[in-house]
Amino acid sequence: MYNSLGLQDCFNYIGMEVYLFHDYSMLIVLFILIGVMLSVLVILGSGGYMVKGYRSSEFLELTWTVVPGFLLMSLGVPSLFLMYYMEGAVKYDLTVKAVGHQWYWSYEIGDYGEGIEFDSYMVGLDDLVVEIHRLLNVDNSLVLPYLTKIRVLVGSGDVLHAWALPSGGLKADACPGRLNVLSLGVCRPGSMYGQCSEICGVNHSFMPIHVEWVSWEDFLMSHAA
Ligand SMILES: [Cu+2]
Repeated sequence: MYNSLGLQDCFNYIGMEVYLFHDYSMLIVLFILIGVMLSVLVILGSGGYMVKGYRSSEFLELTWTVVPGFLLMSLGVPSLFLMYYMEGAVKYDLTVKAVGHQWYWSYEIGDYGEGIEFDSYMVGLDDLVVEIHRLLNVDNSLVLPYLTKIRVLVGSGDVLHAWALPSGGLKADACPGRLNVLSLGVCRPGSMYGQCSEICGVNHSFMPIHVEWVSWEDFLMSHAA
């Protein structure tokens, strides 16, 4: 149960860094909370006497300007680094295009062979299919090779959607008429699940994302037919 308090176990380097940054910022939040609560307790407990000492104290004014400034910088700098990491590097081995529709995802792997295009619909309760993960199973999952630099272009065919993979530490808005870029490279094989993360209509909850990570050999085999 305590396992589900944190973020999901991640498949990739960026996800692990996001997890570390989350823990680190929670630590700072806790530190601020304890500091504020202690000072409130001290002031209330002293019946207002302590407040007189706070008047026109240059040292105190300097401290409560500089210390929060450093705290904000220590949050802002790593968070900016992470954002640039997610946008990715320049070179890629594979480009995947994920387009959101009401209410399914369509994928294109264009720079490989003749190009692959398919739609990915959720498999529902009434489809007589054994559901392993409720509301997360799709008929055509996105099969990709692990240990590969992959660029994901996220777009939309109608309204705003968002392509999100929590176990990859990734999320990008899918806007009609523009492409957002994500860098996706995973260290181990397995299954990643995600959902549309922008309220897009009545079936918003029923357009899951399923990415299967396989070896290059299996990837080539699965697209050979
Ligand atoms: Cu959507």
